[in-house]
Amino acid sequence: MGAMGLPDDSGARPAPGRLPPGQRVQRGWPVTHYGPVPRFRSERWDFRVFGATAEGAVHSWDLSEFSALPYATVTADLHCVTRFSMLDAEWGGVRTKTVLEAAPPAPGVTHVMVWAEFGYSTNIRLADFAAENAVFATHCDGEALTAEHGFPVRLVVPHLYAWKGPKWVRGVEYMTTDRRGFWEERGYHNLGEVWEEQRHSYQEEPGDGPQL
Ligand SMILES: Nc1nc2c(c(=O)[nH]1)N[C@H]1C(S)=C(S)[C@@H](COP(=O)(O)O)O[C@H]1N2
Ligand SMILES: [Mo]
Repeated sequence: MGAMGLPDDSGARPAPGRLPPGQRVQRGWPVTHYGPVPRFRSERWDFRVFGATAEGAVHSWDLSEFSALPYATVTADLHCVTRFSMLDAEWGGVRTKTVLEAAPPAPGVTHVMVWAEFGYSTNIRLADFAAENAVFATHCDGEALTAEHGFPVRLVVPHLYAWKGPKWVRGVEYMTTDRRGFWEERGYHNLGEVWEEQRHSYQEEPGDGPQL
């Protein structure tokens, strides 16, 4: 883990029950994503909340406005569906709750689609998105995110597999019905709950997601 979590050479193991089923602790912080790392251009960057907002309007922040929203830190783990986990990272940024308060959803909203650069997307149930420890992170362990890890903003929803936490987030779409995101259309589970080991779409039960 290097700077965070378990020391590299201690041989320490997480306590029983600390790791979700099928996961192992990874040394360091690997970089995993599909496609290239986007170049950040401040003059073009915005964070938009759109779709079924309460007022029907699009809410938009530039990076300085977004960074001026209340800052919170959350200690949480990152679990990749390819089975590596990073424990005890301290994420700093804007809680999803704060975004929901600043840009309230209309009453019928049940799901969100979180959008990132290059059209990466993931769908999340509103209740999962609104989790107390879900955060649009700008920092990890006190340092601004690096480009590879999602600068300027990535989403962390600790109880969902990390594909449901886009790096390079650009917006949130409020939805009144569920729709599959990028990986959810390509074989990953619609819900992605880590402790339930919801890895693959073939594990879905009726009602877990829209027809494939
Ligand atoms: N925009 C975007 N975000 C993404 C991905 C991606 O392909 N594109 N991959 C996800 C997956 S599968 C994982 S495991 C984590 C990896 O984050 P890391 O590279 O900071 O470890 O990013 C997630 N966020
Ligand atoms: Mo992943």
